[in-house]
Amino acid sequence: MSESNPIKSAVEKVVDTVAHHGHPEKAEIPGVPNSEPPSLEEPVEPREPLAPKPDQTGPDTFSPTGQPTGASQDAMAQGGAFLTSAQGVRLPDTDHSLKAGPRGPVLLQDFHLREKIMHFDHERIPERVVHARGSAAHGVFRSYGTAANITKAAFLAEGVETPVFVRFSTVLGSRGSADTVRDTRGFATKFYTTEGVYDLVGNNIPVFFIQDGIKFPDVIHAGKPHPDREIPQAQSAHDTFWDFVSLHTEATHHTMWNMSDRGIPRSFRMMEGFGVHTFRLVNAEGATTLVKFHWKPKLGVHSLTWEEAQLINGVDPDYHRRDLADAIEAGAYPQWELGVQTFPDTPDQMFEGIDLLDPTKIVPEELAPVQPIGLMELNRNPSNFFAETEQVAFHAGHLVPGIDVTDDPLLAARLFSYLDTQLTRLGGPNFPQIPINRPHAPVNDMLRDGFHQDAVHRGVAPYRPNSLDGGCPFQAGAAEGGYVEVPVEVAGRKVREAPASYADHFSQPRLFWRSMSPVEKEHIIDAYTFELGKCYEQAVKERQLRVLANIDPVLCREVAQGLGLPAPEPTEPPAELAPSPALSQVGREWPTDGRIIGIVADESCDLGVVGAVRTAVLAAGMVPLIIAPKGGMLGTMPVQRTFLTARSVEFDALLLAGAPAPGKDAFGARDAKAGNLLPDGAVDPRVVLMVMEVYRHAKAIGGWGTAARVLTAAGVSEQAPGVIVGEDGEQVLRETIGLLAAHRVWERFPPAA
Ligand code: HDE
Repeated sequence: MSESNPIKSAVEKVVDTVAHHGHPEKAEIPGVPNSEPPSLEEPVEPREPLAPKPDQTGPDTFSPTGQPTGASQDAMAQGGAFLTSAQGVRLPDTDHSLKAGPRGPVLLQDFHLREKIMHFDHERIPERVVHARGSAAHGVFRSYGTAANITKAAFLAEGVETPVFVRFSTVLGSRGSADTVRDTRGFATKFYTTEGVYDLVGNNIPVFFIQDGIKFPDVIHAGKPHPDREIPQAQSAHDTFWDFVSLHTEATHHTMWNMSDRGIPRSFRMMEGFGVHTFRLVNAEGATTLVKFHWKPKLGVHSLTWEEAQLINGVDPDYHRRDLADAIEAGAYPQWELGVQTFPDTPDQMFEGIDLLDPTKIVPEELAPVQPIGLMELNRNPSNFFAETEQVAFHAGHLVPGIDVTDDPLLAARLFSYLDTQLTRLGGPNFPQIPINRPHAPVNDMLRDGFHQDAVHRGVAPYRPNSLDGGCPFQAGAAEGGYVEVPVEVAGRKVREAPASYADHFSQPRLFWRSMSPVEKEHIIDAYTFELGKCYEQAVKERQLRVLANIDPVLCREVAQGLGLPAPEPTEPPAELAPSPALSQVGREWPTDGRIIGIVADESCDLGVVGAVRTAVLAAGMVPLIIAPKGGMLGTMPVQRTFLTARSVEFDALLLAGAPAPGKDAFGARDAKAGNLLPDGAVDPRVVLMVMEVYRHAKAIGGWGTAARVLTAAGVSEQAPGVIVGEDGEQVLRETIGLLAAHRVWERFPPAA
């Protein structure tokens, strides 16, 4: 593919269409539970169920055999004003069991009691063994057509729009675990193409812990909680994880990414996605190209700080889930550009000395630029978590003509695993018929029966060849759009071995380390020191230090110093690969859509200015949250957070509209954050804490009016980087937004020399 002007104009055209595909109804402040505000008294007048919220939809309405039904999505939701049994029989009472007299025994003939309890008993299904914790959204993918010369996939032709469903996840935690743990994130996309479902089941980290799928149970057993006490939940800071990765050094590269800021994303909307494996694209002429898939977020790649991540785990364990849903509800639709790195399909499947079949290796973007091929926008929230987000079943083997696999031995195991796991998770082989999984292409398979069969097949001959069903269904060759595997040569001795190139475990972790900015390096040192510091066993720590010594002496020395251990010498000479600046998250500017701005105010502030700033925040596509001493209204503005309920980690930037009086609940017995009783005229300690934390986490702070008093109370200088104090609230906001574009005020904390 060349970097010619037609590509640029195709890209611009699609970006433009997507940008103008706004949702008509968007929420000012997202998050209310339903589409109508509730009445104070319990409603008693029978009525139809409420409409869903404007940002929510269910799966598109296709039949179990992939044909559009034309039905409204309402047809899949509950209907009618009255409570019924699952059989549609109206019920007069669901509060009392059927008894022989008010104090008598419950009667077995109570069919409603039995049905209600039976169903409740079976509401849970097994959670995913990995990636159990996730959240998802519907959207659309629009192809630029720039990949049309290397793949015949219909959804990658110019201008084609394909509905998608995307599920983001953590890997290690249970379904109810917290969002902001240090972990890899899943980034799984289901494309409902006209040629059948295509799933791109990727991660936010471009490499993997293992080079061969047979090791997957090992790495996951090591990362999951210890089998005896089942702790710790959703994290790698424990002995079994470090025991494994320090022995199994092919995990070094992925572990390095986890210990970097990539392990604690600010938002799903601000993550890259990677297909990890190399795939083989094939065009209409049969020519093949090897590719690696990348998702590039329009908002840039950003992370939390470690302290923020830890606080959020307690303050708002649903932080990422809420962020995604709120952004979509507020109309700040997240977008990613899909891109490919392309490589000639040579017999050795190497590129610039990098083994393309080794999933622990990247190809630096400086060697093979990521070429954009389409734009994805997520613009609808699911209307039912279980039906959609939980029951969606991705599979690395859901492929369409034009996209084929390579012999990466990690991919091979996945091609088995994703089908197999659904049998237990979704209760049988008919999971493709669950509404969220239904293809948007006609299905005419010869698979029959099984648990939860939703299709009502006709005919008598689900076998081939047949004449009784008129010979139907017929096989489709390439000319009829059939999926024909690329006829690659396969030969070799039967062995349990890896190629020699797979033995290089340290050159790319070193490449990553050397590509980081100084502040990112500090975070990596901190993460290794924290995680190893949580291990009990000295041998595990010492062994991991040996691994670090083979990456970089400074990294090893700094971590060793934190652990109070000597830094070992490397056992291999360091590889001097050129750094890849594209790996660093620091140093560029990005749009600020959907960012959260806290505004601290009370009645003593100029509410006209507060109102104008609040409106300006909304107009800039961000969400303003008013934080006041008590709930209710501040003038005409609703208070979203009080000094009691607010915590700094919820906000990307903080504005101080003056120096509000302390809340009446600012005493330690009521709110521990308030500390001791206040002297007269003091600033509320919870506001002070908020400012201190925002400062510590290198976020922008703006203030006007008497805000300087608050800064003084928090020990923050008006001259400090990223602190803006002025007379004009709207001007302060503009400058604050300017700072937000860089995500954080990086210069606030200079790294060690
Ligand atoms: Fe997965 N993985 N995986 N994985 N994976 C699953 O499938 C597996 C791997 C990824 O939101 C499971 O339906 C094996 C790499 C994502 O529903 C399971 C191996 C990558 C998701 C499974 C891998 C991934 C999964 C669990 C090694 C990035 C969540 C439930 C050979 C390219 C999908 C399920 C969702 C989920 C197996 C390695 C990404 C057990 C055996 C590499 C994003 O089938």
